[in-house]
Amino acid sequence: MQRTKQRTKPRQARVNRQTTETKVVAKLNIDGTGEASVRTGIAFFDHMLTLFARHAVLDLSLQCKGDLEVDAHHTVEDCGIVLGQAFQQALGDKKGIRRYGYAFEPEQGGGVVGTPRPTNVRGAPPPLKGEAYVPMDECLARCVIDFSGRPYLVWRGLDKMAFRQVTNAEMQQDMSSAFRFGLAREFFQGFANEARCNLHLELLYGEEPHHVVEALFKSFAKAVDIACQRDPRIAGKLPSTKELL
Ligand SMILES: [Mn+2]
Repeated sequence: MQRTKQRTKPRQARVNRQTTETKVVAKLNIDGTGEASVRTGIAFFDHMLTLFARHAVLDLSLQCKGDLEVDAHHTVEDCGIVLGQAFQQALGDKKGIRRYGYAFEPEQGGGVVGTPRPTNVRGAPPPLKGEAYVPMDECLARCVIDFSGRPYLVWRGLDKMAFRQVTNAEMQQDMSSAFRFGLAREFFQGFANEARCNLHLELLYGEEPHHVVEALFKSFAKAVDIACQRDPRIAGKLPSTKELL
Protein backbone atom coordinates (compact mmCIF):
# COMPACT_ATOMS: atom_id res chain seq x y z
CA MET A 1 0.00 0.00 0.00
CA GLN A 2 2.79 2.34 0.98
CA ARG A 3 4.57 1.56 -2.29
CA THR A 4 1.52 2.36 -4.38
CA LYS A 5 1.12 5.64 -2.56
CA GLN A 6 4.76 6.51 -3.21
CA ARG A 7 4.39 5.86 -6.91
CA THR A 8 1.30 7.97 -7.37
CA LYS A 9 2.61 10.93 -5.39
CA PRO A 10 2.37 14.03 -7.61
CA ARG A 11 5.70 14.97 -9.11
CA GLN A 12 6.42 18.54 -8.13
CA ALA A 13 9.26 21.02 -8.08
CA ARG A 14 10.01 24.52 -6.90
CA VAL A 15 12.82 26.55 -8.41
CA ASN A 16 14.14 29.99 -7.53
CA ARG A 17 16.83 31.42 -9.71
CA GLN A 18 18.34 34.86 -9.48
CA THR A 19 21.01 36.54 -11.57
CA THR A 20 21.82 40.19 -12.26
CA GLU A 21 19.57 39.87 -15.32
CA THR A 22 16.50 38.02 -14.07
CA LYS A 23 14.74 36.73 -11.00
CA VAL A 24 12.54 33.70 -11.65
CA VAL A 25 10.29 31.82 -9.25
CA ALA A 26 8.56 28.69 -10.51
CA LYS A 27 6.37 25.91 -9.19
CA LEU A 28 5.61 22.87 -11.30
CA ASN A 29 3.29 19.91 -10.79
CA ILE A 30 3.70 17.43 -13.65
CA ASP A 31 0.65 15.53 -12.40
CA GLY A 32 -1.58 18.57 -12.50
CA THR A 33 -4.66 19.47 -14.48
CA GLY A 34 -3.46 22.26 -16.77
CA GLU A 35 -3.70 25.22 -14.40
CA ALA A 36 -1.29 28.07 -15.05
CA SER A 37 -0.41 31.36 -13.44
CA VAL A 38 2.34 32.96 -15.49
CA ARG A 39 3.75 36.46 -15.34
CA THR A 40 6.94 37.24 -17.23
CA GLY A 41 6.31 40.84 -18.25
CA ILE A 42 5.94 39.68 -21.88
CA ALA A 43 2.27 39.07 -22.61
CA PHE A 44 2.94 36.91 -25.67
CA PHE A 45 5.33 34.68 -23.70
CA ASP A 46 2.74 34.37 -20.88
CA HIS A 47 0.28 33.21 -23.54
CA MET A 48 2.76 30.55 -24.76
CA LEU A 49 3.59 29.22 -21.28
CA THR A 50 -0.07 29.20 -20.28
CA LEU A 51 -1.06 27.14 -23.30
CA PHE A 52 1.95 24.91 -22.72
CA ALA A 53 0.62 24.08 -19.22
CA ARG A 54 -2.90 23.51 -20.52
CA HIS A 55 -1.84 21.19 -23.36
CA ALA A 56 0.79 19.32 -21.34
CA VAL A 57 -1.84 18.96 -18.58
CA LEU A 58 0.44 20.17 -15.81
CA ASP A 59 0.22 22.95 -13.24
CA LEU A 60 2.68 25.79 -13.64
CA SER A 61 3.17 28.91 -11.64
CA LEU A 62 5.96 31.10 -12.96
CA GLN A 63 6.93 34.67 -12.22
CA CYS A 64 9.86 36.44 -13.78
CA LYS A 65 11.23 39.91 -13.23
CA GLY A 66 13.72 40.38 -16.02
CA ASP A 67 15.73 43.21 -17.57
CA LEU A 68 13.12 43.97 -20.21
CA GLU A 69 14.64 47.44 -20.55
CA VAL A 70 17.49 45.65 -22.38
CA ASP A 71 15.25 43.31 -24.39
CA ALA A 72 13.28 40.09 -23.96
CA HIS A 73 16.26 37.78 -24.46
CA HIS A 74 17.37 37.14 -20.86
CA THR A 75 13.80 36.75 -19.63
CA VAL A 76 12.89 34.16 -22.26
CA GLU A 77 16.13 32.21 -21.98
CA ASP A 78 16.09 32.13 -18.18
CA CYS A 79 12.47 31.01 -18.02
CA GLY A 80 13.48 28.11 -20.30
CA ILE A 81 16.36 27.31 -17.94
CA VAL A 82 14.14 27.40 -14.86
CA LEU A 83 11.39 25.33 -16.45
CA GLY A 84 14.00 22.77 -17.48
CA GLN A 85 15.39 22.66 -13.94
CA ALA A 86 11.88 22.18 -12.60
CA PHE A 87 11.32 19.20 -14.90
CA GLN A 88 14.65 17.65 -13.98
CA GLN A 89 13.76 17.99 -10.31
CA ALA A 90 10.11 16.88 -10.58
CA LEU A 91 10.84 13.84 -12.75
CA GLY A 92 13.22 12.60 -10.08
CA ASP A 93 14.54 9.10 -10.78
CA LYS A 94 12.27 8.84 -13.88
CA LYS A 95 11.13 5.35 -12.91
CA GLY A 96 7.97 4.24 -14.68
CA ILE A 97 7.77 7.15 -17.14
CA ARG A 98 7.21 6.68 -20.85
CA ARG A 99 10.39 8.71 -21.45
CA TYR A 100 9.79 9.38 -25.17
CA GLY A 101 7.17 11.77 -26.38
CA TYR A 102 5.72 12.40 -29.78
CA ALA A 103 3.11 15.00 -30.52
CA PHE A 104 0.21 12.60 -30.45
CA GLU A 105 -1.63 10.37 -28.05
CA PRO A 106 -0.67 6.69 -28.46
CA GLU A 107 -3.99 5.40 -27.16
CA GLN A 108 -5.82 7.19 -29.94
CA GLY A 109 -3.40 6.31 -32.70
CA GLY A 110 -3.51 9.80 -34.09
CA GLY A 111 -7.00 9.24 -35.40
CA VAL A 112 -10.33 10.57 -34.27
CA VAL A 113 -10.82 10.31 -30.52
CA GLY A 114 -12.62 7.11 -29.60
CA THR A 115 -11.90 5.26 -32.85
CA PRO A 116 -9.69 2.15 -32.73
CA ARG A 117 -6.16 2.38 -34.08
CA PRO A 118 -6.01 1.50 -37.77
CA THR A 119 -4.10 -1.58 -38.89
CA ASN A 120 -1.88 -2.00 -41.93
CA VAL A 121 -2.27 -4.68 -44.64
CA ARG A 122 -0.67 -7.34 -42.46
CA GLY A 123 -3.13 -6.60 -39.69
CA ALA A 124 -0.49 -5.11 -37.41
CA PRO A 125 -0.92 -1.64 -35.98
CA PRO A 126 1.32 0.87 -37.73
CA PRO A 127 4.24 2.27 -35.75
CA LEU A 128 3.17 4.95 -33.28
CA LYS A 129 5.89 7.38 -34.21
CA GLY A 130 4.81 10.59 -35.85
CA GLU A 131 1.19 9.81 -36.50
CA ALA A 132 0.00 13.25 -35.60
CA TYR A 133 1.52 16.68 -35.44
CA VAL A 134 0.13 19.94 -34.16
CA PRO A 135 -1.47 22.22 -36.73
CA MET A 136 -2.33 25.88 -36.29
CA ASP A 137 -4.17 27.15 -39.32
CA GLU A 138 -1.56 27.25 -42.14
CA CYS A 139 1.26 25.90 -39.87
CA LEU A 140 2.30 22.41 -39.00
CA ALA A 141 4.79 21.70 -36.21
CA ARG A 142 6.31 18.54 -34.88
CA CYS A 143 8.04 17.91 -31.57
CA VAL A 144 9.70 14.71 -30.44
CA ILE A 145 11.29 14.55 -27.00
CA ASP A 146 13.33 12.06 -25.01
CA PHE A 147 14.05 12.67 -21.32
CA SER A 148 17.28 10.80 -21.82
CA GLY A 149 19.63 12.68 -19.51
CA ARG A 150 21.47 13.90 -22.63
CA PRO A 151 20.80 17.54 -23.52
CA TYR A 152 20.47 18.20 -27.24
CA LEU A 153 18.28 20.54 -29.25
CA VAL A 154 17.51 20.00 -32.93
CA TRP A 155 15.78 23.03 -34.40
CA ARG A 156 14.60 22.74 -37.98
CA GLY A 157 12.40 24.50 -40.42
CA LEU A 158 12.92 28.05 -39.28
CA ASP A 159 16.32 28.69 -40.82
CA LYS A 160 14.77 30.11 -43.93
CA MET A 161 13.11 32.68 -41.70
CA ALA A 162 16.15 33.21 -39.51
CA PHE A 163 18.52 34.01 -42.34
CA ARG A 164 16.32 35.70 -44.85
CA GLN A 165 16.33 39.46 -45.10
CA VAL A 166 13.86 40.58 -42.49
CA THR A 167 12.27 43.94 -42.96
CA ASN A 168 12.25 46.38 -40.07
CA ALA A 169 8.48 46.35 -40.09
CA GLU A 170 8.49 42.56 -39.69
CA MET A 171 11.05 42.64 -36.88
CA GLN A 172 9.05 45.20 -34.99
CA GLN A 173 5.64 43.86 -35.91
CA ASP A 174 5.03 42.42 -32.47
CA MET A 175 6.43 40.05 -29.87
CA SER A 176 5.35 36.95 -31.78
CA SER A 177 7.57 38.10 -34.64
CA ALA A 178 10.53 38.50 -32.30
CA PHE A 179 9.88 34.97 -31.04
CA ARG A 180 9.83 33.52 -34.52
CA PHE A 181 13.16 35.17 -35.35
CA GLY A 182 15.20 33.70 -32.54
CA LEU A 183 13.68 34.06 -29.09
CA ALA A 184 11.78 30.77 -29.18
CA ARG A 185 14.98 28.90 -29.88
CA GLU A 186 16.65 30.46 -26.82
CA PHE A 187 13.80 29.21 -24.65
CA PHE A 188 13.95 25.64 -25.98
CA GLN A 189 17.76 25.53 -25.79
CA GLY A 190 17.60 26.59 -22.13
CA PHE A 191 14.95 23.98 -21.45
CA ALA A 192 16.81 21.14 -23.21
CA ASN A 193 20.06 21.94 -21.39
CA GLU A 194 18.52 21.93 -17.94
CA ALA A 195 15.85 19.24 -18.30
CA ARG A 196 18.66 17.18 -19.84
CA CYS A 197 16.48 16.04 -22.67
CA ASN A 198 16.83 15.42 -26.35
CA LEU A 199 14.42 17.86 -27.98
CA HIS A 200 13.61 17.90 -31.69
CA LEU A 201 11.39 20.69 -32.92
CA GLU A 202 10.50 21.26 -36.53
CA LEU A 203 8.25 23.65 -38.34
CA LEU A 204 7.11 21.78 -41.43
CA TYR A 205 5.44 24.82 -42.95
CA GLY A 206 3.77 28.04 -41.94
CA GLU A 207 4.39 31.76 -42.06
CA GLU A 208 2.30 33.82 -39.68
CA PRO A 209 4.54 34.54 -36.64
CA HIS A 210 1.93 34.01 -33.92
CA HIS A 211 0.79 30.73 -35.50
CA VAL A 212 4.35 29.47 -36.03
CA VAL A 213 5.35 29.96 -32.41
CA GLU A 214 2.05 28.72 -31.00
CA ALA A 215 2.20 25.52 -33.07
CA LEU A 216 5.74 24.90 -31.79
CA PHE A 217 4.75 25.41 -28.14
CA LYS A 218 1.67 23.21 -28.51
CA SER A 219 3.57 20.36 -30.13
CA PHE A 220 6.17 20.72 -27.36
CA ALA A 221 3.38 20.47 -24.78
CA LYS A 222 1.88 17.33 -26.31
CA ALA A 223 5.25 15.62 -26.55
CA VAL A 224 6.15 16.54 -22.96
CA ASP A 225 2.78 15.27 -21.73
CA ILE A 226 3.24 11.86 -23.34
CA ALA A 227 6.89 11.50 -22.30
CA CYS A 228 6.18 12.32 -18.65
CA GLN A 229 3.18 10.04 -18.27
CA ARG A 230 3.63 7.00 -16.10
CA ASP A 231 3.20 3.69 -17.85
CA PRO A 232 1.67 1.33 -15.25
CA ARG A 233 3.27 -1.68 -16.96
CA ILE A 234 6.73 -0.47 -16.01
CA ALA A 235 5.97 1.01 -12.59
CA GLY A 236 9.15 1.28 -10.57
CA LYS A 237 11.33 0.44 -13.55
CA LEU A 238 13.53 2.67 -15.65
CA PRO A 239 12.74 2.82 -19.36
CA SER A 240 16.42 2.19 -20.13
CA THR A 241 18.45 -1.02 -20.32
CA LYS A 242 21.36 1.06 -19.08
CA GLU A 243 19.35 1.45 -15.84
CA LEU A 244 20.26 5.11 -15.68
CA LEU A 245 18.60 8.14 -17.18
MN1 LIG B 1 -2.64 32.41 -29.78
